[in-house]
Amino acid sequence: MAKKVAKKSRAARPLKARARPSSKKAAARRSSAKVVGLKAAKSNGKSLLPPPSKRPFGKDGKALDGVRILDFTHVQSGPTCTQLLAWFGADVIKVERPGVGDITRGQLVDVKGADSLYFTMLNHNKRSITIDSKHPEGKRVLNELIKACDVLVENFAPGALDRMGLTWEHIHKLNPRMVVASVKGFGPGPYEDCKVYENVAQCAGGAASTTGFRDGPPLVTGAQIGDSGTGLHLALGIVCALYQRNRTGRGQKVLAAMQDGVLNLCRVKLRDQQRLKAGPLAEYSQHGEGVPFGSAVPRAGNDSGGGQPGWILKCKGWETDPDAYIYFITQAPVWGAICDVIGEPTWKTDPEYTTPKARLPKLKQIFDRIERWTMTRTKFEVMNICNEVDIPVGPILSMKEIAEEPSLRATGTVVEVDHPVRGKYLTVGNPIKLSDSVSEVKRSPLLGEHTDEILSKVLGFSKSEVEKIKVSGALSAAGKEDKAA
Ligand code: CAO
Repeated sequence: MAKKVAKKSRAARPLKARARPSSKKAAARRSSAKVVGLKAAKSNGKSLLPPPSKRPFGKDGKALDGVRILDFTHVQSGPTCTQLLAWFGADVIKVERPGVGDITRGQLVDVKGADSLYFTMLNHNKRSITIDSKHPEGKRVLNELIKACDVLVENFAPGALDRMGLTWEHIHKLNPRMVVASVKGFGPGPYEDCKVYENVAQCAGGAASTTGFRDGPPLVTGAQIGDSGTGLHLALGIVCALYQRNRTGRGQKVLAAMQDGVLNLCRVKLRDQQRLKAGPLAEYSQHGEGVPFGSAVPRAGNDSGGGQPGWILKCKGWETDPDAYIYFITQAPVWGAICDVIGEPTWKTDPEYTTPKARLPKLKQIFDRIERWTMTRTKFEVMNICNEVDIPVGPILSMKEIAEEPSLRATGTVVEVDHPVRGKYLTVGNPIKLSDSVSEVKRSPLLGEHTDEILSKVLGFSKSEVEKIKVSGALSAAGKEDKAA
């Protein structure tokens, strides 16, 4: 289904957009025409940009003020994307199924009767409206929302949006300026119709085969690179499409496939796959241990993915504290400092250790020696001692330590939010800081909390029209719970 839609839209593209430069001359003519166009726009003494604001930074609105998002997302990947856009000032209207809403509202519940943290932590700063997208009146409301919004974001299973009647053609006809952004598990190809969750994407995107220890099975990582990672990719695609729309006046489709997003984050591993042809990967500790490489990039344990060898080492208290560890990088420029800190000053000049190349085959032995030192200090002591002399190290922080870290609270990266049903909880705020578009984290909406205000204030329906829509059953759950379960 998804394939057909993609094909149709390619055919529908205007000839001008598809035409390739027939010659270098023609291409040059076209690009110079563009430049002349811009120059002309500026040459009548006026810049295309408004004059620089005189208001203090952070006090002149938000980056995406004026952008309205029709948020058809659920679970994690899509909601991460629209939450980011909301933090940057977009008005995000989350459309949810009457009576049920985003399935995560009721998943991993910790406070009975309250929306789960799974939901609240992914849906801040949004408004919620309930609409049955398969009900005729619901479809009418959705059509109005399409006309009133700039972007539609969805992460339904392949084909679900089309089955609601919301094909690209339908949307584009109603609102040619609308950007239609989707997360799917896979891009066009043999798996395009598959449903995908986080760990499926981690496996299909190359992360699992390259994570874990050589002698163990593939591992998934706790970082949600498939869901949240793809949400981030999609957000960038949306902002780019909005920027292009300023010039072209029209919307476009944006697709972020989870497999592609994970692979993008695993690009160094595809680098290593190709380097294998030139011989063993010397920076992988298996090389120093004399273990031959196979035909594919192996799991590298805690080896560093870059050119500076690193490993996770025990620190004081490791016997009882599962997080008493530090990541230690033997960065070449500070090798001398490392030797002094661990008490091996002769290694600075010993030809067996003095160059990075000489050290590569002995990484295990070197890290064992460094660990004998780190085990005498806490991870924070190691952090302080090493950073004094510019040795890059990183304490293994537990979620408890992160939650309690004052500096993360101070920057708004960890925020306490109040919720009318569950009370206070911690969340992760916007990790991207803009000096002139400061994010505030507002609680997630209750299911359908903004239905009335969206119908009347955004769509301009009169009181009696709102009533009529309600009576039709398009916004309510009666008899629909079973179907949704
Ligand atoms: N009114 C009426 N129906 C609605 C609705 C609404 N407001 N919102 C959703 N629905 C319907 C959909 O139309 C669909 O119905 P049909 O299959 O009959 O057309 C149905 O709900 C289920 O949607 P779905 O298939 O997307 O949901 P699912 O729970 O079966 O699958 C998931 C979930 C995540 C596997 C799937 O959506 C998917 O693969 N998405 C793309 C990849 C993705 O984002 N994965 C990350 C998920 S986070 O780990």
